[in-house]
Amino acid sequence: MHCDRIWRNARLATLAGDGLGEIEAGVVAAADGRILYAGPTADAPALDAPEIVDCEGRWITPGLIDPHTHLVYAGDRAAEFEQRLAGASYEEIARAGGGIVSTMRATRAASQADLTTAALPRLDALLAEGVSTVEVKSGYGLTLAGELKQLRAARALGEVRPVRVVTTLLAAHATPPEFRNDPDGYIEEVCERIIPAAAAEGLADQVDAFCETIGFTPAQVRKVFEAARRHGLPLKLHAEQLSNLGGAALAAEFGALSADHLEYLDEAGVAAMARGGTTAVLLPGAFYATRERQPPPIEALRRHGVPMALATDSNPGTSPLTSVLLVMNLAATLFRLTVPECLAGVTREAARALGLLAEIGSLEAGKRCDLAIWDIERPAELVYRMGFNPLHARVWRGECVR
Ligand code: DI6
Ligand code: FE
Repeated sequence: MHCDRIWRNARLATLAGDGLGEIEAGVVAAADGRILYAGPTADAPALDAPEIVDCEGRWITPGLIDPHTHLVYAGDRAAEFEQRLAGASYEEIARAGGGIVSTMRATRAASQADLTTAALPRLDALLAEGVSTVEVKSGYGLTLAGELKQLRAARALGEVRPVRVVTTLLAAHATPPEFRNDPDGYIEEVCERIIPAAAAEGLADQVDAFCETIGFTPAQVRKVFEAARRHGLPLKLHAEQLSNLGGAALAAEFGALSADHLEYLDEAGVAAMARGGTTAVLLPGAFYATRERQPPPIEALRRHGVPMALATDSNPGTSPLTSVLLVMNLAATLFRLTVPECLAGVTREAARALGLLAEIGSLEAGKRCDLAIWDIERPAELVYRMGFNPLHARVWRGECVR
């Protein structure tokens, strides 16, 4: 069988099927950017390629996937972090014009090119850890022009770096100051103008909203979902992060790809997600940074067979995090996820949360050849270390890019 490149003498965690899919003596072959074969060397067809890479026993996993980020924004909130350390509450800071609105102001003032430039170091930190696909949300423009600018800046990231960028319109992130006394008026703007424009320009792959007492009500989210559905856009939802409004069940009712955060999710919400085929995206970086005490209902999610993905939630306020490796460690330490659950969370289940399971997320013939090659002796090393990066090489669509 002729192919473009072969990685031989490797150990594989294919993440195909249920668990890690460990293979002790394995080989991966790529042709035209896709996996032609990934499996035991002993079962491989005769393979020949112009380039054969000897992995010297290193481990290969699928390229990692970060399925929930707010990577594109201007400015930072380091000063607010210091204020909080000195005793100020998130609410006090917000009332003084800080919080999401301060990032909104900086983001509105930045050009599209500025936004891409500002996001690149954060993206590069992810890529350096073997990430091949990253979801990026809008939500700091909060006007038609501002939201589209953020989505264009996100799309541009995928043109200047070898990475797949999935864009999500999160215009319903917060009520902007212009609509302070009329959140329903803003929701109407989102439904009647922003979603149709983003859809018409092909700028949004999916639509998200922030369902929370400090965000939008389930009734408002329902309107956003109906508008997104009219434009054929898949859905996700920030749900049950700070309180239980039944957001996850609403997402499930609409067949949303994922419901994210979920600390305050109850058993009925878990059951609804199982019925709706909605993936849980857990964000332990936000849990840690906000010093949340209530973990998501992991046991119930397991019992109901709800798939669990993991993401950085990279944002300047509640999760200034750009490490998928640390996300796995936090998920294991704070939520007691197992090593296979952690690795599946940033590969197979993350792909599922983006509706891309047929394309990425495991080492299987026909999928994109996105690989991470690691200098480790066992997969658990990727989860148990803190602040250490054993990436040896990253392969994107069959090409070595690091
Ligand atoms: N949930 C969060 O924790 C962030 N957004 C969201 O929907 C907060 C974003 C910020 O503070 O800038
Ligand atoms: Fe988020």
